[in-house]
Amino acid sequence: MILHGHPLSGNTHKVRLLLAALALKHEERVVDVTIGAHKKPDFLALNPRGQIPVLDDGEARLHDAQAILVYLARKYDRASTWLPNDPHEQGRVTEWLSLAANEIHNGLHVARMHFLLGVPIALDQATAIAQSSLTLLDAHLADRPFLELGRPTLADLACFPCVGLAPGAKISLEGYANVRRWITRIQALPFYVAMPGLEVTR
Ligand SMILES: N[C@@H](CCC(=O)N[C@@H](CS)C(=O)NCC(=O)O)C(=O)O
Repeated sequence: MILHGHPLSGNTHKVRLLLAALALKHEERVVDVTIGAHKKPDFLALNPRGQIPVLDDGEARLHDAQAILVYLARKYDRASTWLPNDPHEQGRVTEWLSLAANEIHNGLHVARMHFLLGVPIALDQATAIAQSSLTLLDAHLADRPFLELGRPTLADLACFPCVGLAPGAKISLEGYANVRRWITRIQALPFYVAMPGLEVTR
């Protein structure tokens, strides 16, 4: 299995965490987004959208972190711990994959890309979207340890990296105590692997 990504990419980290949780051996290939390697023909042949991550698993090639998470969970998580089979539970987990790909992406992620890579964006708008996602997450996490089902699921893996990387988007997590506790809880999971900006600090 080959994960095409980058050490500083939150979307790559979502996949890296599930690969670690499922103890799936893989090779990581760095696509250097800092020099535009993701827009070069070689990489566009892997993903016409010109985005990381991309996963190659034998005959299967997939892009988009959420799609890759679903694929890996369905294929390799025989106990369906990460993506439950029950239709209602699966729908609830998927709601968070959608938040990750929409509001969290358009707020926290794009703001961080602006500061990291100089990507031009409407910063005020991205910051407002980021704050509203954090407010929603903080309220939801007030009385539960993880986003759904009382245990870590794809919902947490999809949302966690870009939320934990908020300081890189120049957005403080100071006012979001429940979110900060959730980040610590995820980082305490036995399979947790760190990335720059998401090191375990305790
Ligand atoms: N919907 C995609 C978004 C992936 C994404 O935005 N990846 C970033 C790096 S973390 C990227 O490749 N950005 C370059 C671009 O969008 O041009 C996913 O969830 O994987």
